Amino acid sequence: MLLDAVPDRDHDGVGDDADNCPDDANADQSDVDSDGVGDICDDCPLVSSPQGIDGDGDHVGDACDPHVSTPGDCLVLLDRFASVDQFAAHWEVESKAGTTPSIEPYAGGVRVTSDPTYHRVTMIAHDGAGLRFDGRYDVQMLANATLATSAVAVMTSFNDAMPMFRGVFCEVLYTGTGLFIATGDDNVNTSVQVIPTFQVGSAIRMLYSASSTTEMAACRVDIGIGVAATQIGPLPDSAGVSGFIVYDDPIDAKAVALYKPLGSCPTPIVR
Ligand SMILES: [Ca+2]
Ligand SMILES: [Ca+2]
Ligand SMILES: [Ca+2]
Repeated sequence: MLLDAVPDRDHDGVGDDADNCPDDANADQSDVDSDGVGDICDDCPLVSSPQGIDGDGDHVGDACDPHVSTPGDCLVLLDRFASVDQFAAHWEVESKAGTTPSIEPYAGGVRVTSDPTYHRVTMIAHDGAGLRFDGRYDVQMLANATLATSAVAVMTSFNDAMPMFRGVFCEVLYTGTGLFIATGDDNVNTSVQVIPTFQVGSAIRMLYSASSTTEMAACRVDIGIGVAATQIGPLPDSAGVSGFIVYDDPIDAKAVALYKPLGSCPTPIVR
């Protein structure tokens, strides 16, 4: 007799009962925030949060919506570092001439370590067809870091001329006595919060939103002891490119998401 086929309506080889995205083909079942909803159908793929809590109805869940009450945000890039072979096409590395930072992509992440003689590495997202994501995006990053001496930052704008710390940013810096979280613009901190109880080696997750001239920008950091949030006022609009910066201490970036604020939405690149 014939066995009943297990229903699999998206034909990805994972039966509907067990499929974390039953309507979207995702044979890999990747779920980087481990909330039970697969990345490609998760309305907030980097933050473990209930699906469908979306006050402005723009399909970006409140927990990660850069503009919670204004519809129009959309995901343009979700990078899980799935392909080591494609890493060089997906990310541009900038550092000081003559230095050699260590960039070690692996399936599911990239380990970034700055050169011992120069403490800064800039990682700029590309679309895979040779173009940077020009303009201003909201950057969200899931990363593991063992901050002991230095910092990691998420940026929405870089100075193209040199790997300088410029643009609007969220910075997380371990000072030796506490964790320093700052937001600002062009290397000027406009809001600072210090968490004295930071435990060296804690995983950090950074969510950074700064994209509109009319809404507050926010830097949110989950360091395993709760969410620290710091808010800054409206920022001047700025052109630039998006990605992240790593300082002395190595970090493992596990996933990066770029959101396009308040405009037309292209089909997102998911890789
Ligand atoms: Ca599926
Ligand atoms: Ca998920
Ligand atoms: Ca929303």
